[in-house]
Amino acid sequence: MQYIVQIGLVAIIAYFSSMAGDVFSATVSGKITDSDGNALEHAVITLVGQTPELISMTAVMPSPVMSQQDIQFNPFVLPVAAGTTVSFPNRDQIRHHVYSFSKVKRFELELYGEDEEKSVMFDQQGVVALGCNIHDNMLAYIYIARSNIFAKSDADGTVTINDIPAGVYTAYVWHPRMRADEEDMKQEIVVDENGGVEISFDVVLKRERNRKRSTY
Ligand SMILES: [Cu+2]
Repeated sequence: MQYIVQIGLVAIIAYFSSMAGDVFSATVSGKITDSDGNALEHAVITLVGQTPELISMTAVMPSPVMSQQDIQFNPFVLPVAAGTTVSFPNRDQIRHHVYSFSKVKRFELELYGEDEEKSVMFDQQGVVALGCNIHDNMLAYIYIARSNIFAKSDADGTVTINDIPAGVYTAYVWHPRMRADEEDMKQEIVVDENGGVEISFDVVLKRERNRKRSTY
């Protein structure tokens, strides 16, 4: 009898220590709408951990690409972490001249043609508006996030961020036409053993206007 109790105890300890060894993680789902309740595409949610171990957490970053194709940038919004190098392949048969006058990163990629590829490193948090000297309608944004945990909303206004360790986070939202300041939109979320976390943001948009007057 004594023997069985001991085995049972060892089994219980093993069970609890294996739980402690697994870092719990959850999926954070976001729903982004505009002030009319319509799904909002091209919004970025960023999560910033409120404790040092969460702040220092790094995510695996794919090599981000901002291509020029059919006389448009693709994607329209590209979120990256600070310190990321973005490549700018030209997939058109005509030349483009990509530039940014944004204060977080000013640069020019002078006229370059099909299948030429240039890259730029973005080291400072903030927003970079991209244009093309040849084609005035070309417009896109690179959003350099304040942490390594972020995702962009799809056409349904949905954002999904997987494998978020338990902890307390500040969730930020950004959209190229957002009227409010990011600091005024932030929300606190708690990821715990209760499962996935859902957050929603209603984003009031500025009217579309001439890109030359962009504030970025
Ligand atoms: Cu162009």
